This record gives sequence, C-alpha cells and structure tokens, in this order.
Amino acid sequence: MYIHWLQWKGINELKNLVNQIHKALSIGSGICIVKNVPIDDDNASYLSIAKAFGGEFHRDLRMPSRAMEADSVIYRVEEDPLNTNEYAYSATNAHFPLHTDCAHFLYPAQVMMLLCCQPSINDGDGKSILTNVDDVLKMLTEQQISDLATSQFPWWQGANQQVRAPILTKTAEGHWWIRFNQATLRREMGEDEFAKASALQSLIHVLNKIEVNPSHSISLASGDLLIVHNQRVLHGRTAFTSKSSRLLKRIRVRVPDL
Ligand SMILES: O=C(O)CCC(=O)C(=O)O
Ligand SMILES: [Fe+2]
Repeated sequence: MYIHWLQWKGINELKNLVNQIHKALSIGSGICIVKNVPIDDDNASYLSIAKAFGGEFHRDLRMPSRAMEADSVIYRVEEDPLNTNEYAYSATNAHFPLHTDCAHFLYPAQVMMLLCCQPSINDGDGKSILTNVDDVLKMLTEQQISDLATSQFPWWQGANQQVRAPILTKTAEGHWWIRFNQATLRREMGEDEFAKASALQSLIHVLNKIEVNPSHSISLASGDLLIVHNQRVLHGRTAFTSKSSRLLKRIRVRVPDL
C-alpha cells in the first residue's frame, strides 16, 4: 500500500495542495494523507480543501442531526451511545471491515475524506485499514474477477429506487473500480444467497487476509487528513476502546472527472 504524504501549509498554498491531492487520487495510488490540517471549531481549513475539488458535496440527511456539522456536509465518525442503527458502524467502536462508501447509492462519491480530530486513547486500536483495488485483484482468479464484474448485485431495493450493479467495473481507460460493503450486501441478498455467491465469498476471504496484514493499517494522528479515491481504494478500521473519545470528521465529494 503506497500513501502519498502531503502537508498543510496554509490557505495560500491551497491550490498547490489540491493539485497534488488530485494527482495522488487519479494517477497515484489513490491514497493520501495531508499532515497538520488545523482542527478549528468552524472547520474552515478542512472545508476549504473539500471545496477546492469543485465537486458536489454529498449530504447524508438520513443521519441524526447530532452527528452532522457544516450544513450536513460533515459527518462526525464517533461512538454514539444513542445510535440504534445496526448498519451504522461509523457510530460504534466496532471493527469496520474494508469497504467503499455509498456502495448502495446509484452514484457513489469519488472522494472520501476523514480528518482525525482525536485518535483513540490506545495507540494500537482504531487504526485505518487501506488497500488499493489492484492489490485485491492480484489475489483473485480471472474467473472470480469476471464473476464480480458481470453479476448484478442488489445494493438497494427501495420502493422508489433499485440499485443493482457489479462489484467490479472497468473504466474506459482500462482501470478497475470497486463498489463494496459486505454488510449492505448481506442485508439485501439475504443470508442464504450471500453465502452461496462464491466469487463474493472469495473476495471477502481475500479482504480478511489483507486486513490481518499489518502493512495495510496505519494510526492517524490528530490533524491527519486521510483522502482516498472511493472507487479505487477500500478503507476500514480496527475496533477501538469504548468511550475513548476517538473522533474523525468525514466529508464525501462527487468529482465525476476523477
Ligand atoms: O472510523 C474510521 O476510521 C472509518 C469510518 C468509515 O469508514 C466511515 O464512516 O465510512
Ligand atoms: Fe467508510
């Protein structure tokens, strides 16, 4: 896993910084960490970076308002004692397996950002887990890849909208993109169908292997801003100590040309 390390050097260097992020996400590994982003109460520096992509902010209006900031652009990833949604891992201290965000949306966001405001109190837990789709595909057979690219999986089966899509998609430039969240799929497919889908099970097996490899996880420090290309990179996190006041702030941006 290759991380592009960048530095926040003030608002005057914003344009330069965002150019570098753009490059890291499009032609680099898809993963970068910007160090020393100010953690101000009004989120000014963070929002200035997010805005500079020129994309459309994804607002998650279904989440409880107590978890939102900046007109619902920022979602607070923290353990929430009032959370009752069993699928909202982001509001618990549990292990969050490798996934892409918005897997059940028709158009998932391309940019997923997490600003670490407060790491877990224990150094060894609440670590970010990261892997590029190309590293995942190296561990699958041609047949498995082809199955994941041709089967239409049921991501969302609401009354007003159906989202069916393959897990893998090849772009016009010949790059693989991924859409994946195993909890969402298990819910929509049902336990039996989910267990019978063999290419899907192989993918989960590979992701589990990647997760236990220490070279795929990293502890974010306060002021570290993790940015990933949400179709080229899967992210997750290890479980962390309850009531440790770990806090990450998440922003997702749709940037169709990325
Ligand atoms: O807590 C983390 O480090 C990751 C959270 C996450 O992936 C999410 O909220 O979608
Ligand atoms: Fe996520």
